[in-house]
Amino acid sequence: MTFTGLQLLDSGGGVRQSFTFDPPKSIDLLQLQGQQSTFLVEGEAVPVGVYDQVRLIIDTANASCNNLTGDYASYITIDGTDYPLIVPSGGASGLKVMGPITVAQGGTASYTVDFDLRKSIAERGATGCYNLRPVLRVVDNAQVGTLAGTVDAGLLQQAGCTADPVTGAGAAVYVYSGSGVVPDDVDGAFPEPLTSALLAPKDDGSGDFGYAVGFLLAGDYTAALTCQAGDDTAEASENIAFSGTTDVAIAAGQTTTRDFTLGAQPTASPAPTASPEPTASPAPTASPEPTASPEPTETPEPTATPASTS
Ligand SMILES: [Ca+2]
Ligand SMILES: [Ca+2]
Repeated sequence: MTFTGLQLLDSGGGVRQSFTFDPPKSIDLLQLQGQQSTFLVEGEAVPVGVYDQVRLIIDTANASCNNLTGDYASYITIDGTDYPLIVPSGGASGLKVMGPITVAQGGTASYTVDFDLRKSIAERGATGCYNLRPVLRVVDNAQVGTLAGTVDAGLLQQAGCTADPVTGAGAAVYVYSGSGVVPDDVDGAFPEPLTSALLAPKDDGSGDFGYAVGFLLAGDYTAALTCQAGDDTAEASENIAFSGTTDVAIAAGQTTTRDFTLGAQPTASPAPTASPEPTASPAPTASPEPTASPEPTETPEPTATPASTS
C-alpha cells in the first residue's frame, strides 16, 4: 500500500489537521504481523482535542482493473504476480478510520491503525484485480496488550486441515470481541473476528508454531485456532472448523499467553506478566511530550505518535 497523506477530522467531518507524505510512503502490510508496526506520522505537534476520524489517503496511481500493466502504487502479490489493489475513493476521501483520538494538552498521543487484511481484500469477480475494503480500527497504544502463544505442530496434521503443516500457511488464530463467542468465519455475519494472526514456525526445532496478536484493547476476547483459514474468503460463508476455543482477558501493556495444544483445551496461561509492583507511584511527572499525532500503519500496526517534539 502506498499512502500519500493522513488527515484528522473533527466531529463535524472537517479536516483539522492534514499531513502530506512527500514522497508517498509505501508499506508492505504483510510484513507487519503481530506486534510489528511502522510510523506514518511521528513526532508531530497537533492541536489539542478529540478527533473523530482518521483518513488515510491512498496513492491510486495506475489503480485500474483495465490497466493490468504492473507498476501499481498499491498492489497485492499472488504467486509472484502483482495485481492492482483498488481502494474505492481511497485517493479522494481516503480510507476512513473511526476514532476517537484524544490529544490532551501537554500530552502525547500514540495510536495504531490495524489492517485486518483477511477481511479487507476481495477479488473483483474474475478480473484479476482486487478491492481493498476498509476494515480498519484505530487503538490507543497506551491501552493495548498482546495475545501470543504456541500452536502444537500436530494440530496442523489433523484430518480436514488444509494448512501447510511445515510453514503454517493457511492456519490462523482468530480473535473475537467478548468472551464465550462461538467462532465463525469471515462472511459479513456475526460473529466476525476482530482480527487474526498468522502462524510462524518456531526456530527451536520443535516444528511448532508461534503466533502473536498485537494492539488489542484491554478487555475480554475469545480466541480460536483454525487450520482452514486459507479457505476463508471475505465474501462468502465457508464451513471453517475451529479448535481450542478459549476466552482470554487482555490487559494493557501486557502479553497474555494462550497455547494451542493437541487434544486439550488450550492452556491458558494466565499470565499477563505484569509485574507486581507495590509501590508504584504514578508519577505525574511524566514525560513531556506535547502533542500527538496519530499514526496509522498497517496491519498490526500502530500508529501515530504525536509527539511534537523534535
Ligand atoms: Ca468466509
Ligand atoms: Ca461470521
